[in-house]
Amino acid sequence: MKTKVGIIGAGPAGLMLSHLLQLEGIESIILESRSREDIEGTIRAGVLEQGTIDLLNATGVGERMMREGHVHEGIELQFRNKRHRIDFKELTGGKEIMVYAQHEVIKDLVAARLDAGGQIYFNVSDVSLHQIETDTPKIKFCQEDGRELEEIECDFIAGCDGFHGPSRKAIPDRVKVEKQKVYPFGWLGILADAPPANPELIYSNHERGFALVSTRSPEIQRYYLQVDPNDDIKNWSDDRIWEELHARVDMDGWRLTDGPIIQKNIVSMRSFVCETMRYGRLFLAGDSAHIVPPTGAKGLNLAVADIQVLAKGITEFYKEGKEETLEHYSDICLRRVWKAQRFSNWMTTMLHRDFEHSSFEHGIQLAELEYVTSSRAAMTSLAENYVGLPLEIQSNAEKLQI
Ligand code: RFL
Ligand code: PHB
Repeated sequence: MKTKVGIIGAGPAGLMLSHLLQLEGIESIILESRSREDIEGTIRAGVLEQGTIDLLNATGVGERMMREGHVHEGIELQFRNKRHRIDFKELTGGKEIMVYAQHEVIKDLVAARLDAGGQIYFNVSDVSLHQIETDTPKIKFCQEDGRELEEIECDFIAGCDGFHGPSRKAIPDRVKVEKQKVYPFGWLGILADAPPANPELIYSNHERGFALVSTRSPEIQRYYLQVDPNDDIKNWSDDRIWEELHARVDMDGWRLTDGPIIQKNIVSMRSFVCETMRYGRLFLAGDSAHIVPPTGAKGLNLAVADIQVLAKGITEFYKEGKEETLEHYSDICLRRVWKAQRFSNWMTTMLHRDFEHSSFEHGIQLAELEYVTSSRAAMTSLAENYVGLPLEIQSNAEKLQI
């Protein structure tokens, strides 16, 4: 097989890249190790930044999101039994966020790719990368039911295969540096069959640990509890989950409505950056290159930002014979990645209860919350990061017009 861009992974990054390239008339093939049903049913992110909303709309895949998603103009921070609203729209000159589940974005992108005749191979195995230092890199893989290795020869490989995929591992250790922080927190996430609790998301800092009130639809709600990352979901009966949620978010005169829990799991939290995001003709994008703790709702949005830079670089390569954006791909993306790391780390540290912390450190944490909910400057800083910083797609050289 031959194509221009071989894409490993049909998550938001891989699908969006294939979609943007097709709009420019550039052919690609996506290889995905899981089934279509599996990727379309995996519960993950919920919040889309303004820039992600705009991109989905501008490229013709935003229609269902606009119909079924929920626009939010702010969030609430809760601590010391009080709620404080951060008004994104007013603080950022009109920007908003959209609550629309990641697997719904996946469904919309898969449908758009298949309708446009795009090639996605699901259920593949044994994916490996070869000759990435050359102009003709290759991907080897086994098709579903196939025993023989097949080969795709391409001009570029996009490593969009998430944190555990083979792409990052294909970059030699001597050229990459991996930086990470593992948090002593996990998130127990549930989907509940219940009416919405609140018109906006509530991030609650509580003595017993952090809790987050989010939503999915008028019938389904999404809630999270800070738990020990090594805890087992079997230790959490539905009754225990509700009891803990009530303890951490209920207030005088306001009570979360219970309902049947239809899904529950625990995920651990880390911050991770791989420097470099490019090696030869291999480009990493999304979770394969970086992970953020979910408290800032940035992971999917960062993946989409990487892809816009990569799609621009590849398009310039074919249409104008320019390689500048591709050459600077890693630097351009990492500038945004580190800002998102800073924000996600800050939100996580401010909102979670670290049981190893001294009473002094806890005092500082509460003072941080008092400050961020009382100073317009601090609120604006939170708001502009949450709705998404502007996408800086130019390399330093382009900015200086070299
Ligand atoms: P993905 O989504 O992990 O997709 C990678 C795809 O690659 C496939 N793959 C392979 N395919 C072929 N061969 C192999 N050897 C392969 N190995 C892996 C996988 O099957 C998969 O389909 O990465 P991508 O595209 O970079 O997207 C990143 C996002 O999924 C992730 O950052 C977000 O889910 C993070 N996140 C959030 N991000 C937001 O922007 N807003 C949020 O509100 C938000 N909330 C969250 C989150 C992540 C969470 N969890 C589960 C960690 C909430 C949670 C609880
Ligand atoms: C979600 O709805 O899944 C969600 C919302 C906000 C976050 C993380 C996840 O910060």
